[in-house]
Amino acid sequence: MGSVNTQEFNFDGLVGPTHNYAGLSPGNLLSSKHARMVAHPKAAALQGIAKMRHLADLGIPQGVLPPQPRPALRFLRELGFAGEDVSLLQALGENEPGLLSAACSASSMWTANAATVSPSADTADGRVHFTPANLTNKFHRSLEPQVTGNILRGTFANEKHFAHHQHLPDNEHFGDEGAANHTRLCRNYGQAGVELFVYGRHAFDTSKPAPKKYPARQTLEACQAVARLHGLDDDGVVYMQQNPDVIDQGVFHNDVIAVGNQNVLFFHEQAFYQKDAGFKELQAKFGSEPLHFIEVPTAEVSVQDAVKTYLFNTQIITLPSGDMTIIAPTECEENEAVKRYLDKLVTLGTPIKSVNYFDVKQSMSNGGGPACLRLRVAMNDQELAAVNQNTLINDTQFARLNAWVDKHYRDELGEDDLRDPQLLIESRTALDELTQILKIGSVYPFQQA
Ligand code: SUG
Repeated sequence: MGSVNTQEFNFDGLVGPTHNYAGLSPGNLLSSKHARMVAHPKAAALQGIAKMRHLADLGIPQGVLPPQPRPALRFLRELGFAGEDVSLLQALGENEPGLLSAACSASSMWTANAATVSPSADTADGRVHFTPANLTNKFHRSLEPQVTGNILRGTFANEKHFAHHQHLPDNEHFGDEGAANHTRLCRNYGQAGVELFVYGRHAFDTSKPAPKKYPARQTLEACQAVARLHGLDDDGVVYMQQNPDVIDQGVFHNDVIAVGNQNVLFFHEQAFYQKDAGFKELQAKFGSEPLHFIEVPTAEVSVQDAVKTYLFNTQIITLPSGDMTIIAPTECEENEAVKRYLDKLVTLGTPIKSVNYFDVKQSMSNGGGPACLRLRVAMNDQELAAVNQNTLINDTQFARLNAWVDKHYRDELGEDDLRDPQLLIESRTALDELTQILKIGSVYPFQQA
């Protein structure tokens, strides 16, 4: 039994100074659609910080995780590129622009993919467990896990309360995309819950169904490995397969088609393969109190509209009053069918009573909605006291972060700007200063050199 004073924090990823649109994620339709558009890094970062601030104002505890250092020079050097930083980047821009844009991606902003987190109430040793996601399916994202591990260790820096695992072996058989495919259902955050792991394919048994057109980024075997590492009880774990047909329609993570909070699972009719058996197991493991399975029928919202608007990449948040609210991107408000559904949802008698719309368009254009931007960490008071307090959002940190973005970020960033060596200098200066604002230590390789 956990402490009663347990709250769920959202740790949002701060958008990095090299935010750009490179079309790096086939299968993620919004990323492909916006490839090579001019991006607005300053607006992107400010939109993210504004969302964090609003949640904090609603009484929802909020933290922040810093971005990764980009361009990722360390990886470029591992690939054999040599010479001074400046000439290396210029040559790469001329000869290998695709590789340069991958090395510049600000994709670590989507912290739902940073790691899988199991709160202490669920784990055998009573610690909060973190496994950074290896993100093997996309080259630009596979550059993240090591520094993610450093950042998580610098944020949750206490071995008594927090256990940090190495990311799973870098291989497609164990492709892991973190919390984007993981939902924890519980009566309240401090009690043992049921952790729902959703996978896209079986790595070893290829006779099982799998998508045909787009990649399934998460394997069952990766989910099982994370559950093992975290010391989860079989009675508190359910594995379900994502419907391969929706992966082929652009649902590259489960959090693009389903989202849960406490006793609510909100999902599209087509989200899961063999859902009846899965839901039965979920309910049985959850206990006698009935779960709210809120299923959105295709007749009311098509899969296409769900992917376009990110209806399910919303955050379902429990407010201090006990009511739940949905944090939705403004794209949901602008789509007739989705808006109609959300207007109806709040009258259905489920725990969800209201909707808050947020403009996160800069992130959305790369296929990242409100829920992609956050990593959930449920913590009791002792654990909270052990967290690096400078990573928590309050008035002071909010003002500091805004001023930091204003000082360091560019208004616009296009493909050609990525080869500008000044961008590397700006980015390092900014991140170095950020590590001081967050007092997180030298988490970046360029600080360790
Ligand atoms: O991995 N987009 C990210 C979006 C991640 C969304 N996360 C969740 N659903 N939890 C991805 O596909 C696009 C980068 C580019 O094209 O420039 C990108 O990496």
